[in-house]
Amino acid sequence: MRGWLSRKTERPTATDVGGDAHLALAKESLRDLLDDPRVPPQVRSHLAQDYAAVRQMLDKLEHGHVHIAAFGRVGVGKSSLLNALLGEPRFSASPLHGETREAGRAVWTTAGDGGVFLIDTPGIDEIGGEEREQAARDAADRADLLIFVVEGDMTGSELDVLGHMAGQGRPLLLVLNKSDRYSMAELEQLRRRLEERTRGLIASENIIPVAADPRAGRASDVEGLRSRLWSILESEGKTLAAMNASIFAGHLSEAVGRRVVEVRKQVADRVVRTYCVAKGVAVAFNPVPVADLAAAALVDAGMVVHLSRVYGLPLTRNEAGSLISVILTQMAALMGAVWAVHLLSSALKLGTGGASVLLTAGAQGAVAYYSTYVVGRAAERYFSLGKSWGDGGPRAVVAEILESVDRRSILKQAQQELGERLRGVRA
Ligand SMILES: Nc1nc2c(ncn2[C@@H]2O[C@H](COP(=O)(O)OP(=O)(O)OP(=O)(O)O)[C@@H](O)[C@H]2O)c(=O)[nH]1
Ligand SMILES: [Mg+2]
Repeated sequence: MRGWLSRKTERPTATDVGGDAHLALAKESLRDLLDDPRVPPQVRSHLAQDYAAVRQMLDKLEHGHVHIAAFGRVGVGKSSLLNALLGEPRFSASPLHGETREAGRAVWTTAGDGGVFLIDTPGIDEIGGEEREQAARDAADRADLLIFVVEGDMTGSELDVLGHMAGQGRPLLLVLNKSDRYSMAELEQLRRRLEERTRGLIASENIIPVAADPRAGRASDVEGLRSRLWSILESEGKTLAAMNASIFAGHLSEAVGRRVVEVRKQVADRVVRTYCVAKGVAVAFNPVPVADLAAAALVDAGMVVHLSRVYGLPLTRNEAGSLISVILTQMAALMGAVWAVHLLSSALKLGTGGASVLLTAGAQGAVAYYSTYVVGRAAERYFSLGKSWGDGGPRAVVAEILESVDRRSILKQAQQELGERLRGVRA
């Protein structure tokens, strides 16, 4: 027998090769996720948990482990069921609802050579148990084979959860526990009812009645489930883990991708703001003639280099300088060559919110702040499009930014922020 459980394979068959190819592919995609050099360190630290999850998954694959998780409503007998499979009380079971509080696992020694794990999860409908429910879902998401446990006809919310699980492409068994509470006739009826409700979601041979911990001193009966699990493991063990890893990697890289975008945006916004203030303060202390503001903006190269790293598309200082000239040229074209003078006069009209001695310096600083802000926003856009200005070119991007930022409120914000710092320094 080509046994994955017994690992007595003499020469690989077509299925085994398929399994290995799957496995290699899954490992590769997880490793790619982990090693992607485009993800900057700040983003990595924000996503530490997701990365830890991928590492665990890769570890599991490398060891050839298969995870089987029991999942279901509180008190249906998930822990009792796994204990019955294990042949010993490894998980705590109790008539009190909500006994299992976090996911736990145990090696199923009678199956295979130590690579099969049974995962117990908390009940999913405990009132106020959102955290436990999340823990259950996380565990189920990482499992290769799911056992959905019920103790009678299914409720609407059980069906919803089952539907969600069934849509994920992993093998799913529906186990009707506590069968000792029903007569043969009732059991047959219940089975038909479950078949009807889950038609299209679960094959009828995967609906299995058991009695994990029957009353009145009777012995547990989980043989039907045990033999079904063994036959799935034997025929598909290797592919199961690989397939699930691929699904997992796919979901995760999407999630990582989305979060990378979010986190980058946050980090980039902070970077721009920090440089705006730094630049504004520097100019306020060392006022330059307004005509030189554009030249002084070359100092913004530091910001652009920093931003380019946040987006994982590093630029040299020279390249950053050219990017800034492109932006400033568009700004001048759109606002008029004397844009800095216009801005300065608007800043002066705003006043400095009380620090009248600092009027001119503060206003110049605010103009510097504003120009750095626009340069930063435009550079962010350029990087977020993967070092491109998009179809409309730099003109369209800069025009949109100039339109979308409220000049007056940025100048005001600049004066406030700079005012605080200048007062702090001079007091
Ligand atoms: N009659 C009967 N009772 C059972 C059976 N299996 C489990 N029980 C009982 O059901 C109760 C709950 O069992 P658990 O295994 O703790 O249930 P659980 O799903 O793990 O519960 P939570 O961890 O709280 O979500 C216990 O009192 C068990 O003895 C069974 O086959 N028949
Ligand atoms: Mg439990």
